[in-house]
Amino acid sequence: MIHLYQLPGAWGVSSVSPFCVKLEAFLRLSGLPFESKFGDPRKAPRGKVPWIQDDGTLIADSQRAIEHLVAKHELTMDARLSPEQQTLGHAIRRTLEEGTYFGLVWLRWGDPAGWDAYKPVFLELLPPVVGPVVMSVIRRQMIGKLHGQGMGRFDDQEKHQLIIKDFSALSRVLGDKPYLFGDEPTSFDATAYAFLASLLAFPVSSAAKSHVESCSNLVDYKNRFAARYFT
Ligand SMILES: N[C@@H](CCC(=O)N[C@@H](CS)C(=O)NCC(=O)O)C(=O)O
Repeated sequence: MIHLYQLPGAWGVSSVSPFCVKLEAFLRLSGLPFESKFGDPRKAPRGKVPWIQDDGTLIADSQRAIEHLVAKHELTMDARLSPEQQTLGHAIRRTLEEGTYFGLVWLRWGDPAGWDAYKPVFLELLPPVVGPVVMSVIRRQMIGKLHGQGMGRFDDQEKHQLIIKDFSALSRVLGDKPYLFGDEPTSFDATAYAFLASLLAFPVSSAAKSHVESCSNLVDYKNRFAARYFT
């Protein structure tokens, strides 16, 4: 049995972490049986969620877990893709995970309105007295990480523009296809779904969110994936 360790969900999405949503989306897409469990990043094999335990083997990192599952269970959802499609999928995935992600982190941890909405989700996981103190320490660390990564150095309008450009590119790649590479989903759709669902579900208005809401192909795609795999 595969155990998926992840952060809990909120606002109708399976986890507050897009990487956890990605891995759960992939597992659902694969049809492999799995059990979802709470994963505390402090206890994670590499200090981050998600991770899986597959017949006793621990695998940290959503992508490493996917590669392990594909190899072990001989999953073929990406087998039909051409080398060019594989390369484009890789570029889309890395853009969302290594670029857009930090925009989403800022929307939740940095932006004051986002923080007001995000903080309560984490406070529920912590003891009442120490919770607010712990959260303000973690917030300071996250803002420091955003500065270190670079996203935190842009002004707010620039940050929104970066997020908007990433999702505009995704919208153009998707076009009018049901999934990124045709009529059936591949592993790359798990990432695209996760980041779209994470942005669209977060209950705070923003220029970035309004832009994505105006891309009807992205909204339909997110809803299509959710209806097929998360209901
Ligand atoms: N490359 C990792 C990224 C995972 C990641 O960044 N997880 C965040 C939550 S969204 C985390 O655990 N952060 C805790 C920390 O950095 O201390 C993956 O694909 O799993």
